[in-house]
Amino acid sequence: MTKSALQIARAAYKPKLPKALNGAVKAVEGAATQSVADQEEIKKLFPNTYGMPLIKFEAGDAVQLPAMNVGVILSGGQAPGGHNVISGLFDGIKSLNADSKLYGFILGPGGLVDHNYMELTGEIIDEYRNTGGFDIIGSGRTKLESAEQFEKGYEILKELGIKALVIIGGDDSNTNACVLAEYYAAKQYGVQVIGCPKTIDGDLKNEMIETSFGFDTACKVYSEVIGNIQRDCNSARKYWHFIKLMGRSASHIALECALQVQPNVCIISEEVEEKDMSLDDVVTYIAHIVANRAAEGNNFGTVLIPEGLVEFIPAMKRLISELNDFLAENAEEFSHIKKSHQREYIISKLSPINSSVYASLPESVARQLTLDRDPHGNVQVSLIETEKLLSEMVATKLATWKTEGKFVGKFAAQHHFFGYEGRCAAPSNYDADYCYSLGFTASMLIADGKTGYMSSVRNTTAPAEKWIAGGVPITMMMNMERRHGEMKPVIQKALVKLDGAPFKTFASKRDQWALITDYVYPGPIQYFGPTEVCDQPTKTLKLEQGK
Ligand code: FBP
Repeated sequence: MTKSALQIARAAYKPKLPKALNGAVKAVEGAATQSVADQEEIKKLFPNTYGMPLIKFEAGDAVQLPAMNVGVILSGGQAPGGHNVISGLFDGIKSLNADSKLYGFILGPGGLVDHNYMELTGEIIDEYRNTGGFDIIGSGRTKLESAEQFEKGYEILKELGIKALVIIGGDDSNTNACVLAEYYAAKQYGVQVIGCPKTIDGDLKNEMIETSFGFDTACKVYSEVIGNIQRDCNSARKYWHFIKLMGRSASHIALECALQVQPNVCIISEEVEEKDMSLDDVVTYIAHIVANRAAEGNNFGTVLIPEGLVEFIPAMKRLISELNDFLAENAEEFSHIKKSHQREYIISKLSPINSSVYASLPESVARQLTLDRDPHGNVQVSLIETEKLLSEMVATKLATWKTEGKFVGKFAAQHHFFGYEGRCAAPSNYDADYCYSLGFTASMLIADGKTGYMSSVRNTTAPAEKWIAGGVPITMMMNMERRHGEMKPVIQKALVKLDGAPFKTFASKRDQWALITDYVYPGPIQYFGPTEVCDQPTKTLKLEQGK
């Protein structure tokens, strides 16, 4: 395999660990926990894994442990640092007993069900330390939910003598991890299940999980490129760049990038919903900023758009919710409708209010809303071209304003969608350290016999030696939500809090950034050099922690 100079140098990087994990540890139990909502229902559904205490690791006495076999799965979208979670897990189980073995299931949860696996040896692990991507074993979006799948999984776990399974995934995959942990505990199969918080989206976080891994690196990559675009548009002064950013429902990525680059416009979906804004309100807001800048002779700018925006416009949200239920119930019938008749078919089936919203949408957007859901029942928001929808609608509005003398400039747009570009970047030092620590912590939770826990590493805006490693019962993060037309226990998604410091900071600056060209150009991620350049956490995390 040919390697780049950076890859070779980066392989030698030694990720930092929380101080307690540098030697033998003991697990200190905290108070019993409760789910964030719907306590009675969740308790009933998880009788064996509900209410367990929080765990914190502290320095302890060395103990001799037998060798253990552990399995690992990468689930869902790629996020920078996944390979370091696996190398931390590998080093952790080896530190407990050199004969311990790690097995990787290939291409996500499907690998467990189909018995597709490989042993991850020291040589293989060394090839992937500090690299981006999930290619060591691949990832997939198979949803682990049926008893039949759990049983198939158990067959191979038993055959390989696997004591514990680590599922590295987002909120949906960790929900599945929790359901699996409960199932194996109820059956007394003796297989533990531990989750690790992954997703560039940044929406798997709470009091005990400060951030999901990959968010830091992905935002830094997008901010670099947006910064480059801002320099380009400030040089040519002739384009408005409409930039859609991944993140599924939550706007954390758009908000973090806005804090890093100071764009002219950044839409935050959660605010749009809170203010009950219509699509036209969003378009009018952007058009005003374009017109105000044009009045000063500035016919250029940047607009950041979170990919989940349409789901947060209340009228669209109602429409999508009815569409989700309708398509879940009538998938078979819908699959037989000719493409050219699908639009009319949907219009004829929806309630009058949603039908008229659907009918008012441009053809391409209407079609995108009826495309296949992902296995978790989510609309595939990354397929909706919101950046084009908004810029076309802004152009139409400005053309009207021109005839009324309210717009005096020129408007030409360029479109971008940044998502996949950042998901497999080489992890920043933050993600390299955080991920390695999460994996190492998972090995300690396994050694301590825990199941249904998520690996947790906190206090990460402080130097790594002050980080706190432990575990959080996954049931603690759960509530009941409607999925595929049914109420299900799921981990509560963390959306942008409008009363939180990151949003408030942005809101206090955005009018100034709209009019004055005050762009910041963060430049590429630095892996070597002064700590203030290389080891910065995200602005979101620092603001959330009052730093
Ligand atoms: P996860 O939630 O699985 O981490 O995925 C994140 C994400 O990158 C979203 O931001 C995006 O909407 C989605 O995956 C795209 O999915 P796919 O990789 O299947 O195209």
